[in-house]
Amino acid sequence: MNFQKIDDQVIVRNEGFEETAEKLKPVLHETAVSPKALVKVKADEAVIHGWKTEFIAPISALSQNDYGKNDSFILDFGDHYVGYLSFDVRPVGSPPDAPLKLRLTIGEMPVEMAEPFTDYDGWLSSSWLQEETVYVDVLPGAITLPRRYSFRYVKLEVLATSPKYRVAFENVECRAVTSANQIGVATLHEDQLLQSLDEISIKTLAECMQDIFEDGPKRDRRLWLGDLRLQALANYETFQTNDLVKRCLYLFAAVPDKGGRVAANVFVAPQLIADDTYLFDYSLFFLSTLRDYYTATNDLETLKELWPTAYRQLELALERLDENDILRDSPDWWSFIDWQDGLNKQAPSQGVLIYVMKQAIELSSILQTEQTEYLKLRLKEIMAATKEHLWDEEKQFFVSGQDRQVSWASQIWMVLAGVLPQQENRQLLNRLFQENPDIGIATPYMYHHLVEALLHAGDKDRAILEMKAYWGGMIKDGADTFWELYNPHDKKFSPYGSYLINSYCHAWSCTPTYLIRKYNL
Ligand code: RAM
Repeated sequence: MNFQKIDDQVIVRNEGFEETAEKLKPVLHETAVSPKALVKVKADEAVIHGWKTEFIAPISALSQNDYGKNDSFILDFGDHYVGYLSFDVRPVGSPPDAPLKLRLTIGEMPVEMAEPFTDYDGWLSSSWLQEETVYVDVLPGAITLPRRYSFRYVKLEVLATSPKYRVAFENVECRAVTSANQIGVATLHEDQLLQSLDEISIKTLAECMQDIFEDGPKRDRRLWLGDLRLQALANYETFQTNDLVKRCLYLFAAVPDKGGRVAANVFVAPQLIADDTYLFDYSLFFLSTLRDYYTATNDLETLKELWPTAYRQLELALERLDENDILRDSPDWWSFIDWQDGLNKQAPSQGVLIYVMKQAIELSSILQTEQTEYLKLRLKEIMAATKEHLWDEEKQFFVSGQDRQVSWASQIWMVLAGVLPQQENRQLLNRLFQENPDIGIATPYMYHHLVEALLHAGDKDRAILEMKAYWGGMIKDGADTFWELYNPHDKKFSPYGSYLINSYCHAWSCTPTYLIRKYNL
């Protein structure tokens, strides 16, 4: 163990855990894929973001064309991929008497091919937008682009040749990568839509599985605990690349702060670094992810080794309870829950706490630790306090924060926490759909929890209906992989100020495969 200081965040580095994680570094499987067609983008108010692509020619047409200054074309790979791009370029005409200058724009969605990145004015860095300027001094040339991209479309613009020569392109290829063990995931559903939801979820998951479970291969390309928990669940039902989950658990456990708190996300290069963001729910999900990992693998050794880290998250969470056993609320970013604007986090976080406490009791019973009895007692007290202080008898809803806000997230997490008896859970969700409070759901992440809450409450029919409508809506709107954000009533929605920066292949959106398989839908 040693201490590392990053501003006022003191990290305790557990080198043993770091080594375990390092040893579990996965092998990346590679597949070569080629573009399918040349396309153009066309404005269309009826489609998402107002842009669609239209077929121009099969890819065989590419090498038959040549291009001069200000010419451009768009390649469509026909599906979403994550990988490394390369192509050959040769001169046509006189000997090339000047370098060739190209711009490549690489995108997951048609809008990224249509709207210039210079117009971007969101609050996340524009450096996430995928583009390259390439100079070729010697022609013909074999070009390999430097970065890994997450994309379906590639726009190539010839910025400069010389008046004496033009260029032709061929052998465009993507070396697609994933650490998912691709063998043996058969999808066989009689229902066509469930089949598509399953397949697209699996593709989304695979593309987020790299050196770690990334949240999104375009952005943030990072290991976030909330995403990891859901990816791991989907993985147990599909690829069962379980060592990757183990690796990620050890990465988080290797760099807690000096109080033992695990970060909401970690960076893995150039070395393992904990981000200085801590979220109440995400820290608790370390325990949840460990519990799910143990349930899937029976790996008792890992459970024993990581239990102290997991338990510490619960201890820290319990310290946030006030004298009434209700979580102290605050206006800062203390708990994530969802990107929903105006959402008060108190009640949903209380639900998360109870949900995780139950899992902690499960684990501590397996490990026969002395904490079990204490946890059982505290759980009873906290459940009683929750009903007393957060249940509004008049409104017949759980309320959150000083303004007693009624939100979808609060009801959903209280159902998952099992605060009310089964029958009442179902009535609560029925009421939620009927009264439809304004503070709704902003992400597939929260939508996942809605569907799972319906399943917990025994409403399988509505769970399927909701899942089909929401993720099926994305498919209708053109999803090859499931998106980070999707609001069917505001398809341009982004919490970051621009839909250009949204991730269109996102870990937390891959859960239909888990829901379908786990609950036999
Ligand atoms: C965004 C990403 C990530 C998520 C965090 C809280 O940055 O979508 O996946 O976990 O928010």
